[in-house]
Amino acid sequence: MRTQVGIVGAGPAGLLLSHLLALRGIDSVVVETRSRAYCEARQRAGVLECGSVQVLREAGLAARLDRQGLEHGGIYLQFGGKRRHIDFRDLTGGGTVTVYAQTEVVKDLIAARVAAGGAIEFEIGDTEVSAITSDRPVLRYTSPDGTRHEVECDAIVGCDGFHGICRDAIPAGARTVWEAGYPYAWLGILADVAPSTDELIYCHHPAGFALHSLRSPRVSRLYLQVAPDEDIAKWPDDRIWDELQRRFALPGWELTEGPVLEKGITPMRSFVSSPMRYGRLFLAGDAAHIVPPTGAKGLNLALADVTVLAGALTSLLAGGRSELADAYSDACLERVWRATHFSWWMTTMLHATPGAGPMESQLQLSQLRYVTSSRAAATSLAENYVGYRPVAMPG
Ligand code: RFL
Ligand code: PHB
Repeated sequence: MRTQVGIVGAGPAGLLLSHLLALRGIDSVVVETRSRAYCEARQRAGVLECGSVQVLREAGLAARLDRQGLEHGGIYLQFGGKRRHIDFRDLTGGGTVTVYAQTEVVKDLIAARVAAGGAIEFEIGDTEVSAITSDRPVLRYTSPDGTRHEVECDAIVGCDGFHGICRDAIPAGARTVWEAGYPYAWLGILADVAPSTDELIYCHHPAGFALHSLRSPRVSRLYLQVAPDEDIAKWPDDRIWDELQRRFALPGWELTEGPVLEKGITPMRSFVSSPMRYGRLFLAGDAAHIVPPTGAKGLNLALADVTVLAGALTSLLAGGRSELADAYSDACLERVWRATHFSWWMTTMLHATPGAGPMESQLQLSQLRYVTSSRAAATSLAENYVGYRPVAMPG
């Protein structure tokens, strides 16, 4: 078998890349270990930056997003018994984010690839990449019927997430990794109840962080900070709602409870692997970098990487020019590091560090008061949240 671009992983990064390449006349094959149903149901992110929405719209992928996505012009920060609004539109000259679940982005992308006759193989096994420093890298995998395939490519892209195999195909001596863990995790629930808020609430509380997000006008998504090794079996639905009630409590406001449709625990880490390209192997999305979810950046970074990469690969494979491919890693890592800092900053400002003592919480509260009272500080949060675009500085 032969294709121009072999793509490992049918998450948002791999799927959008294959679509953007097809629009530019470049063919690709996407291989994925999980089933289509699993990929479409995996509960993850919920917030799209305006730049991500624009990319999906320009690629003709936003019909449902434009109907069902909920545009939000700000967030609430709750701390010290008060809830303060950060107005993104006012602070950033009209900037917004759109609440539209990653599950829906993935469904839209798979439907578009299937409708266009794009090659996606689900439930494959034993993925291997080789000859990545040659002009003909090879992708091997086994399809569900047991057939072993060998695909000769012009380039291979690892969109296989944090636990994928592509990153490790780059020799250890040729890459640098930065990693930081956090002494907490998120317990997330999907609840069959209308959200009790019009915009997301990020809540600092001595007992730990809580987040009220949503999936639609009828479905809520809520998170609680828990211990990193927390056992989900110890969190029956009543205990989850009691803890959410305690952390979000505010006079005159009510958190409405409803049936829990799904629950799970997510560990948190910051991770960057550089470079994002080695020979003809490129990495994109979570395969190259992970941020804690507090800044809502992971999905947006994945979509941004492949938007840059689609142009670079087109220039390389259809135009015979390597400048953009050579610039890919540095161009993406600049945005990745900004988001890595922002996510770390949001995370450490809002979570209670076990054993940290009262000094830390006073510093957090001071920072939260500053961010909600200084226009300069609020603008910094707002422009990072809606999607930071560097401007050319004089000199
Ligand atoms: P994915 O989505 O992990 O997809 C990788 C795919 O590769 C497959 N795979 C393989 N396929 C073939 N061969 C192999 N050897 C393979 N190994 C793995 C996997 O099965 C999978 O289908 O990576 P991608 O495409 O880079 O997308 C990244 C995003 O999924 C991720 O960054 C976000 O979900 C992070 N995130 C959030 N991001 C945001 O921008 N906004 C948010 O509000 C937000 N909230 C979140 C989040 C992530 C969370 N969790 C669960 C980690 C909230 C949570 C709780
Ligand atoms: C979500 O809706 O899942 C969500 C929203 C904002 C975050 C993280 C997750 O910062």
